[in-house]
Amino acid sequence: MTTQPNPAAMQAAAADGNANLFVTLRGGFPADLDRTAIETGDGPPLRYSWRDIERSTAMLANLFESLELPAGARIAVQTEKSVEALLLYLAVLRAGFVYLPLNTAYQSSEIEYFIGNAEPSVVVCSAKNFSWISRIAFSAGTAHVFTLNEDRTGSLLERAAHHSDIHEPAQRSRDDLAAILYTSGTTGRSKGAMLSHDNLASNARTLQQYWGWRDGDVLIHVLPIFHVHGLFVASHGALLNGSKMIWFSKFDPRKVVERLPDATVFMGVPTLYVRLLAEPGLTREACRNMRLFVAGSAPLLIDTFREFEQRTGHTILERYGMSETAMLTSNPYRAEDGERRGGTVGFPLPGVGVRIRGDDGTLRTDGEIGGIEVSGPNIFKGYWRMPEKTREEFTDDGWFKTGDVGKIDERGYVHIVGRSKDLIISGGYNVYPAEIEGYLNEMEGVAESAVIGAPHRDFGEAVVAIVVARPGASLDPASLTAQLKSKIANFKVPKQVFVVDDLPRNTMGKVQKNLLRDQHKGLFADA
Ligand code: MLC
Ligand code: AMP
Repeated sequence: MTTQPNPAAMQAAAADGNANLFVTLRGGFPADLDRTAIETGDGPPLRYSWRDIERSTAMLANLFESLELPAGARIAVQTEKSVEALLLYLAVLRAGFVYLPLNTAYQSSEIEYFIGNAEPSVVVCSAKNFSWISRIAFSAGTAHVFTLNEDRTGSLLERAAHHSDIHEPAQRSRDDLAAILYTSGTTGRSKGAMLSHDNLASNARTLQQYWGWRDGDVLIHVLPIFHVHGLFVASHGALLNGSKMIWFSKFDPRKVVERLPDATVFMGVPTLYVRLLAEPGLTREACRNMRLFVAGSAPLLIDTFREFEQRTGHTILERYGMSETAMLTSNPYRAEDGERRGGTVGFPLPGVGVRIRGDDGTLRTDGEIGGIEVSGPNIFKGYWRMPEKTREEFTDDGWFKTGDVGKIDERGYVHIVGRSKDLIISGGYNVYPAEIEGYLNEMEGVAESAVIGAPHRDFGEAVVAIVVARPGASLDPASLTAQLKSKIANFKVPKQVFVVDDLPRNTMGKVQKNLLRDQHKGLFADA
């Protein structure tokens, strides 16, 4: 059965008090639903209209409703990037359940933890992983495991095809959960950041205004859709503005450069800009129709910022955010709001509070460096089933402690100068040394280890492990690397492993990672 959704009715629904994020996003769809919403940039050439989004998310949402899941049920998804994977996300919102995206690089022990911790009612995975993921899911009590492949096959779409393409979005209040994003912990295991419909909707609206989304915008979408940047910032921006997306399942700099003349907006982590700059085709001419390049998720080197400006005539707009908070600060889009300053992450977004707390515990207004604390409608609701951890990460007056270290200069620009959390950001992915050290320390013959980040031209930082053998044991770096590869996501695996006699320690016995970082800072100078 087909439906003729009425745009006016959709707009009205957006205003009827239903805080469901899907309703907010749908409120931005254009009046002409037959216009192209998404076209593929790689793989088979496909076009999806706004009506296709409306109908297919309705069918998927009806499928989920037919499963009679408990209220607040989590739907965990580990699939390759595809337009259907985005539709699945939107359908979960539409049906009022909680979306839980998982990085495709995660291996079985990581997946086991996430599924065990989140207890999803439904898991969706690629068919190639069905046997091991379904075993983990069913033993954790998951009721349904569906498959979804990048070529649009799998049991999820087969089942959804039997459902109606008319669906009334579930009524949700502002604080109801829309998504849980797992973010690694400084000690031990990952924490699930709980984001509400309003956390995400308010941030999307703010960015729509601040970044001047307008009619005729076309977004090149290249980022993975299991993190804030690709899933929320990029996709929400285009959907809420009724703007077309050119959808890439994987980042390929050459193909992106070819499509730049057809687009106006691009978003990427710094590694993507480094790789774009390596393309001779990246010229002013190629960027003639572009109006906005956004970078974030990791520090953008000033050299990259400048080189990009010289080559393309465009000044990258750098912004700062987190899984727990969505977007917090942004360099200005409009010239009248100020210049875009490389090496800074700009101003707090409208409605967002940013303040600095010095080492002595006092709030600093004098441009001094300290811990960055934030507040606003975008700040998450806490860590899933970790009330203690949640309490620790908020101040008594309700501000969230980001774990980033920075300052606010005299012109109001926020600078991030470091992190109080022991964290490596490699190609936009977070890697917590404590997690890798935990795996290494359990391996046969390993006495102890220290994991650090070393500067890397492509990835920004690269993971390096320094390992000490037990007395009498001999360790082979290649074998340690191979063992890690079988256990953890590939981007977390150290690019280099060193076996040493001992680790440098201070008088308190604490490993001096700063000395190790210094020692290995030139390791990837030629990378
Ligand atoms: C891939 N590899 C990486 C890596 N990505 N190594 C270190 N760091 C990374 N980020 C390794 C693989 O392990 C593999 O090694 C080899 O590189 C090739 O793998 P690939 O899959 O072909 O890599 P590629 O496609 O080139 O991926 C690189 C990338 C990708 C930069 C395109 O990492 C990426 O999409 N990064 C974006 C992450 C992102 O969206 N972050 C936003 C988080 S949200 P081997 O040895 O196995 O061959 C957030 C909040 C905010 O932080 O503010 O936005
Ligand atoms: P995640 O937990 O994956 O959401 O990563 C969030 C972290 O990424 C932040 O706490 C920062 O450390 C870092 N980050 C995000 N954007 C930027 C940026 N523009 N510059 C520097 N660090 C950033």
